[in-house]
Amino acid sequence: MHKVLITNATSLFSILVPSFRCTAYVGTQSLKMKTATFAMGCFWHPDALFGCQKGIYRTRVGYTGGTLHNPTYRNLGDHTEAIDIDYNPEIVSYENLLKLFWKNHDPTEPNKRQYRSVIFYRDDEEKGLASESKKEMEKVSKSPILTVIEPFNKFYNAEDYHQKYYLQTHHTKLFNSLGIKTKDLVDSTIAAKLNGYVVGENTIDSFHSDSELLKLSPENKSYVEKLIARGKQAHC
Ligand code: MHO
Repeated sequence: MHKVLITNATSLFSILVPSFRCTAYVGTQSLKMKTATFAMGCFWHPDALFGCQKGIYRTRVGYTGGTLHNPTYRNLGDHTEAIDIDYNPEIVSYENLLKLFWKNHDPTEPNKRQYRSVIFYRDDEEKGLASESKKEMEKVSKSPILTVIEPFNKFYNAEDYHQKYYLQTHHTKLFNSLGIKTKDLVDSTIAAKLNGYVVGENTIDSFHSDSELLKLSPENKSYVEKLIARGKQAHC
């Protein structure tokens, strides 16, 4: 379950302005969160990439963009692997998320439907920013940009074993020490962050300045520091 309180006023606000999902209370601070959705090939790497950025609270990998009801990894139908990102727009802007999107996959590579490059917009503002960023890419790219910009529809979470894949599959001791159940990985901020840091997706300075990570044991902290020092390690 999301550790989120939703007031009646906020619920109404969410209905009127659908891209603002909820208000989350972290300590005494209330945060307006938004959700962004991208597809950029295999979803394991974007989960790690976005999960450890400042201002991002949760990520989920899943399937979207198609019509099949309840897709699964083995029966994807016409859906595409995608990432859903819950973020605080006062800390990280949609423009910044778009920069990470473009920088971290090859939008010129022809791919089957499972691995399309897509920006799923939730409102006109996102649609406009996405189109502008695509035009900028087209100015500098030698090959055609194959990225499509589509309205967001329904996001189906992928199976638990795909969530925070690097953390739960390759860093089992660290993962087990957190006491987080696999089914709760989609709601865990600390798992989202660690899943990125264990594959070197952010810097040691960012790791040290993140208050969420202060609760790590000294042993876990030094384990992750060594992994960050190795640099980017994510493979799909
Ligand atoms: N090369 C990986 C892709 C996984 S992905 C989540 C595999 O074949 O298992 O699409």
